[in-house]
Amino acid sequence: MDTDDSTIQTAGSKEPHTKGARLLRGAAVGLGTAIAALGAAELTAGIDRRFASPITQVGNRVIDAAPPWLKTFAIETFGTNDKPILIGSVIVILALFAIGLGVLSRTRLAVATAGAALFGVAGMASAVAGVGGAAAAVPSLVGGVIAVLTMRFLAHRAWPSQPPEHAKPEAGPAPVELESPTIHRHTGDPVVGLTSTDRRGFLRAAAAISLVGVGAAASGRRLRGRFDAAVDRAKVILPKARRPLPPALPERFAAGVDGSTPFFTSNAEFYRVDTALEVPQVELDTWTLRISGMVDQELTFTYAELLARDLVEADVTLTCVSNEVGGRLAGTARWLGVPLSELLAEAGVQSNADQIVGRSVDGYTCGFPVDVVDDTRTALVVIGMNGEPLPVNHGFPARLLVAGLYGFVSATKWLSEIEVTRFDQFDQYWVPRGWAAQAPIKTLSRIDTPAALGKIKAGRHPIAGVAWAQTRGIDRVEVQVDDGSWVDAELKPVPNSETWRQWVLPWDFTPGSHTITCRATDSTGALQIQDRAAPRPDGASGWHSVVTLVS
Ligand SMILES: Nc1nc2c(c(=O)[nH]1)N[C@H]1C(S)=C(S)[C@@H](COP(=O)(O)O)O[C@H]1N2
Ligand SMILES: [Mo]
Repeated sequence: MDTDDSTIQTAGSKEPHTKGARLLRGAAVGLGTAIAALGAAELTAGIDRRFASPITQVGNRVIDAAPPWLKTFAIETFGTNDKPILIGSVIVILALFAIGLGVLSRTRLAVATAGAALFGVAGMASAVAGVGGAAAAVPSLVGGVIAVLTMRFLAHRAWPSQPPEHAKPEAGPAPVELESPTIHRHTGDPVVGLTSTDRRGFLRAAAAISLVGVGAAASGRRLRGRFDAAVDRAKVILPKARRPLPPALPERFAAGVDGSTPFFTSNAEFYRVDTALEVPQVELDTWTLRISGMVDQELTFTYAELLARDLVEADVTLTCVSNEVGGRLAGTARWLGVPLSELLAEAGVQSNADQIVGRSVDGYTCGFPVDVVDDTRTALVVIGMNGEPLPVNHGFPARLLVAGLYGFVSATKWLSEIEVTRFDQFDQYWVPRGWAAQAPIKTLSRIDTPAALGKIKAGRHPIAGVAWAQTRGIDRVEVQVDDGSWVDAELKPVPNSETWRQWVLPWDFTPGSHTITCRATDSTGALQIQDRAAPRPDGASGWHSVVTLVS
C-alpha cells in the first residue's frame, strides 16, 4: 500500500514533516470537517420548521442534564449571558474534539472517521431526546454524513503517505468505504511529508470547504428566519378586554424619584428567564391549546377562538424564584387573557385532581394547585402584554400567568397544553432538579435608590424601592439606617394586591458610609423573613441592605 509514497516524493520539493506542521494540518482536517458538517446541518435546518440545529439540540440536553449547582453557578456568574456562553462552550468543545480527530486521522483514519460520525449521532440523539421528534434529527443526520465524507476527503489530502483511495481527488469527497484500521496504522513517523504542491492543494481544499461551510450555516440561519413567529405576531389585532381597566397611570403608583423603578415594566425591559436556547417560533395557523387529563371533556382551542372570547385585563407583578434578595427578576405588566377558571370549568375538572400542569411547545412544564384557580386571584391564559400581542420572548402566542406564584411553577410560555393531573402523578420540569413543587411568592422588599456602593452628597435624599407579596399585598415598609430605629416609609397606591408596591422615605444623610436596610410587612401582618435563604428550593428570603458613601 505504501507504494503511493514514491509518486508523492517525485513531485515538487519535499517539505520537512515537523510535529508542529502535523498538528496544524491535523487541526485543519478536524476544523474543516466540523465546519463542513455544521454548515450542512444548519443549511438543512433551514429547510423545514420541524428540523433543528444540532448545536441548540446538544445545548438543550446540556441544560436539561446540568446539575443544580452548575446551573446556579452559570446564572450567578454569567447572568442572562448564560445562553450565549453555553452555545460558545458547546462550539469550543466541539472544535477541540474535531482538532483531536483531525490529528488522529493521520494514524487512525478509521477511528477518526468513526469520531466524525459520532458528531452526527450525538446531534441526532440530542434531537430525538427533545420534543421535536425524528424530524428534529434530520440536520444532524446530514451533518454526520458530511462529517464522514469531509474527514476522509481532507485526511487523504493532508496525509498523502496513506493509501491512494482518492483516485479522482478533484471530483469531490472520497466515497465512504469500510476498511481495516490496520491499513493506516503507521508505527513511527511517516518518512514522507507533503510536497509544497500537495500542501497548497490541501490548504486550498480545507479553506474552500470551510468557506462553503460557513456560507451554508449563514444561509441556513437566514432561511430559518422565515419561520420567525414575529411575522405572525405582527398580523395579530388584539381585541379589547370586555371590561377594560382604567388607563394605566404609572405616575400614580410610582415612587417617582430619581433611581426608582418604573411601576409598569416595558416589554423590552421585562426580565426573561427560560430554558429555551432558541426561542420557540410558534406557527399561529397550526397552534392549538389543548385542555387534557382529568377532565370530563378534553377541549382544544385555536388562537382565533381564544381571541373571540371575553378577555380580562389584570395588572400583575411576575417574579422569578431565582431572584436574589435585592435582585431584579421581577416585572409588572398589564396582561390580557382568558380566565383559566372559565376554560377549566368548560372542560370539567374531576374532583380527585389537585394539580394543573402547563406544558410548552418546547416540553417545559409548570404545575400549580387546582385550588388557586378557584379563588379570586388572577389566573389567565395570557395573549396580550402591555397592550401588545404577547412578545415572542415572553411566550407568543399564549402563556399562563397565576398571580402570587413564582414563574417556574405557574407561567409556562409558548403554552400548548393544560393538563389536569395530580401532584403524586406528575413532577413539573424543575421538581426533579431540586426545586419545590409548591412555590408561593415570599414577601420581599428592595432598595432601588441610593444605589449600592453609590456616592452621594450629604443632605436630604430619598430612599426608595419596591416591595411585593402578590395576592396578599404590602401593608408596611420600614427602613433602618445604620443602627437607628426602624422608620415607616410612605407607601404609594397600588391598583390591586397582585402588584409590587413602591415606597419612598426622604432621609438627611450625614457624611460617612451608611448601611440602609428595608423590610416589608404583608396585609396578613407577617413580617418579611429576616433569615437569609438562597433561591433554591422555593425562593430567596432576607432583608435587603445597601451601603451608601456620603461625602
Ligand atoms: N416554556 C417555558 N416557560 C417558562 C419558563 C421556561 O423555561 N420555559 N420559565 C419560567 C420561569 S422560571 C419564569 S420566572 C417565567 C419568566 O417569564 P418571562 O421570561 O416572561 O419574564 O417564565 C416561566 N415560563
Ligand atoms: Mo423563574
